[in-house]
Amino acid sequence: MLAVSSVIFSCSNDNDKEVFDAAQQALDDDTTLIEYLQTHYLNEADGGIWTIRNGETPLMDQVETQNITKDDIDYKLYVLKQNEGTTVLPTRADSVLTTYTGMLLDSTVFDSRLNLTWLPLTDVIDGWSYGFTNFKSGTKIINEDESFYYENSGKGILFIPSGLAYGNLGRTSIPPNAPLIFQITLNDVKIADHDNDGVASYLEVEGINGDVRTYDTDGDGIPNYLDVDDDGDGKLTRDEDTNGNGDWFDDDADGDGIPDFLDKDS
Ligand SMILES: [Ca+2]
Ligand SMILES: [Ca+2]
Ligand SMILES: [Ca+2]
Ligand SMILES: [Ca+2]
Repeated sequence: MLAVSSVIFSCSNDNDKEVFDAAQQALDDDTTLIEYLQTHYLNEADGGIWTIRNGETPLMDQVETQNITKDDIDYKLYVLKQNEGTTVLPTRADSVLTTYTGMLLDSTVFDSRLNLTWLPLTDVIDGWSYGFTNFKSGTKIINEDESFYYENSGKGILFIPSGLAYGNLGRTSIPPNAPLIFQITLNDVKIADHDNDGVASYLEVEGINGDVRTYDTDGDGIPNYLDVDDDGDGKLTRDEDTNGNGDWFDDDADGDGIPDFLDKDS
């Protein structure tokens, strides 16, 4: 009888399904994050985030706001800099050597990596790829036995709306529409050249703040940073540095202002 009942009652009515409103969720997340930042503080002694009890300085007074537009929706990423770092500022196309801990607003830790780990910013959530560009790497100190460590690394906390994280799908151990907190360090930066064509990935964009993942000169579905022949002229990009000076932007055989490696007819 139970089985029959459950079959009957599991019939769903399609009209009950709401269409997900990403713009509204972005507003809701911002309200949630601001409330969190106003009611919590960073305890320098233990590095933890705690609820304000005795007039401690709220996180809201310490964070910087980064405005990010994605799919025509405006987001606010909140960044707390504990240490700005000293050496190399990464772009969203580079790889970072990091340690991190990720948690939900209720302090549930869903992921933590305390060993140094290389991660390509092209392959991570937007909250990360934008967030890391607020920090610089540290200084690598190499011991006599060739072991090494980093000093004065970038260190901080990212407060990320769900739309710049795992959105309304969530993932294992992250519920749908969950804003996330990441405590991060930035120790080293690798200027990436994903397709090994000689042109650094961060230069394979349109405009200064372009997104490497969407810039596709020849429109073959492979973005330039992964395409070994960016203009689709049959000549590898690597072979289009005609004067061989290591700069692909100053070779322009037909003088039309478009460098050879992006110019299909030269
Ligand atoms: Ca490249
Ligand atoms: Ca392409
Ligand atoms: Ca080419
Ligand atoms: Ca040209």
